[in-house]
Formats: sequence, structure tokens, C-alpha cells
Amino acid sequence: MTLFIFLAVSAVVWIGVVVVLAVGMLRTKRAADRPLDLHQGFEDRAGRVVLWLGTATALIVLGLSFVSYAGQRTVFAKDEKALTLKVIGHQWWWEVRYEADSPHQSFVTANEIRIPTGRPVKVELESADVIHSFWVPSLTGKMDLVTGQKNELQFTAKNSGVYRGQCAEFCGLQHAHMAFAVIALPPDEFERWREHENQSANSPSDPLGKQGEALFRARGCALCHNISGTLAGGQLGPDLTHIASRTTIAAGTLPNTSATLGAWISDPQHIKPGNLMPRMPLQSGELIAIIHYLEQLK
Ligand code: HEC
Ligand SMILES: [Cu+2]
Repeated sequence: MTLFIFLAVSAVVWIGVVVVLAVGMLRTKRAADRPLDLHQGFEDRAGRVVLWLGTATALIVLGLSFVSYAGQRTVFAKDEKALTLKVIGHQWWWEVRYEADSPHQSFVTANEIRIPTGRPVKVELESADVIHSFWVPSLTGKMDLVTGQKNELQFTAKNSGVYRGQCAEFCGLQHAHMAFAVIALPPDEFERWREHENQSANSPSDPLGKQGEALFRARGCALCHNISGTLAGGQLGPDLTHIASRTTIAAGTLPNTSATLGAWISDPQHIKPGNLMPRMPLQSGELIAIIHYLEQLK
């Protein structure tokens, strides 16, 4: 609409200019006998024409500015149907917060963004440390994540599937290992996932799992990781409440299997040198118990 108004006004102005130009070129006038004489009548008329056209120009520019402003307002208008979520960049992983109107409908996950197909998604972007950039080439353009500033991005996934995303602003040592996945699901499947994700973590059902849960606290993991419904409430690292239902770990670096989980926990600095999870000294029995516990967190 905005484009159409701009096009129409510009076309009218352009045609006007061309017509006046053509008339001026075609009208042949006898050369005056004394070209330097003043023609007072003509001068007055010319002055009036210039005044009117100047005023008209100013009005058109003002009018178009207003139209442009109104157009922008509709482009960025709050879409009531949109799913809003918040993505916070960390060195070197993505915190993903689903914030519903009531707090007990809200949950946090990491490195994996699930969205319904056919519905606009509004992503609010922030950073916890340095500048990152959110980029999912098949869905939308890049947008920076900046500390203390809220940027916003809106897009809609037409087809279900997995869309790969990547940090697109150099953010330090492990910038290249700061990927994520956007998984677009049919709306009913998305709602089911969301219901599930909203629940607290499963309690371990067997002795090994229970031992793992205790070790998760005793070995300091709980200082950095949150697992809803347990005493683990750390906020420095990714939320692990439903870690077993994610497809990758360490920001898209490895597929999520018991082997890679074990490799990561026993030596995260080998897999992502410089990342902010320290190597925790664990006995192999302890490692097995912790893996067994985490794998129950579906
Ligand atoms: C000092 C804070 C800290 C401690 C302590 C810590 N972690 Fe982490 N953990 C992190 C950070 C930060 C990341 C994200 C690293 C990255 O991807 O760059 C992470 C990532 C993970 C991941 C991958 C999560 C994902 O979705 O990618 C798992 C699993 C994990 N930690 C388990 C543990 C376990 C088990 C322990 C205890 C043995 C532990 N962590 C101790 C900070 C910590
Ligand atoms: Cu980054």
C-alpha cells in the first residue's frame, strides 16, 4: 500500500514535469527585440508559480513522510497471534526462554528453538556478554544480540523441518561452535511439546539414576545448571530440565547420545577449548551415574 502511494504520487509529479518540459520545448517564441528588458507581468506570474510549486513540494514531502511512518508502524506492529520468545546469547550457547502470560506457563531451554508452522514468531534478542548475531539463513536475515539492548526479529516457518542456525558475529574462541537448530512442528505437535516442556524434570526411577541426581549436586554441576523441580538451580550454563529430549549438545557441536554426553562431561575443554564449563574431576562410576540420570530427563 505504502509502495503504491509512493509510486502514484511520484508518477503524477514526473508526468507533470515532463509535460511542462515538453510545452517549454515546443513553444517557440520570437526573440525579443531587447532581451535585457524587464517584463514585469511575466516576472510576477513566474514568482507566483514558483511559490505555489514550492509549497506543493513541501506538502508532498510531508505527506509521503507520514505515509512512510504509518507503513513502518504496520510492519512492526505487534502481531497478537505471534508466538513470542526470548533468545539470549552467551559465550558460546543460546538460552531460549518461552515466556507465557502466567509465569508457570514459562520455561527455559537451550540451543534448540521449537516453533509451530504457519504462525508468526517474534524473537526478542539480548546478550549476556559480547555481541552475537542470530542467523537462520533459510528463515530470516541476521540480527545482532547486544548487551543492554532489545532487538527483535519476526518470521514464519511455512514448512515443518529442522532449520540450522549459527552465530554470525565473531564472539570469541568458540564462535564457530555456537550453532543452534530451529525445529518447526505442526501446531498440534508444538502444543504437545510445549505442555511437556512446561513440566518439571522427571524424577529418576532407579538407584543409579538417584545416585546420579545426588552427584549432580555433590560434584558442583548444580551451581551452573538448572533442573526444574530439583535443588539444582544454577543459571550460568544451559538449562538441563529436558536435556534428553534435545537433539544436540554444546550448541550444535555434537549429537546428543550417551557417548557424546560422557565425552562432554568428562572433558568439555577438549571438545570446545576455552568454553565456560570447567573440567570436573569425576570417577568413572560417578560419570556413568550422572549420564544415566541426565538421560532420564526427557
Ligand atoms: C562453571 C559452570 C559449570 C559447571 C560447574 C558445569 N557446567 Fe555444564 N555447562 C556450562 C556451560 C557454560 C555450558 C555450555 C558450554 C557451551 O556450549 O559453550 C555447559 C554445558 C553442559 C552440557 C550441554 C548442554 C547443552 O544443551 O548443550 C551438559 C550436559 C552439561 N554442561 C553437564 C554438566 C555436568 C554433568 C556438570 C557437573 C559434572 C557440569 N555441567 C558442570 C557450565 C558449567
Ligand atoms: Cu556468538
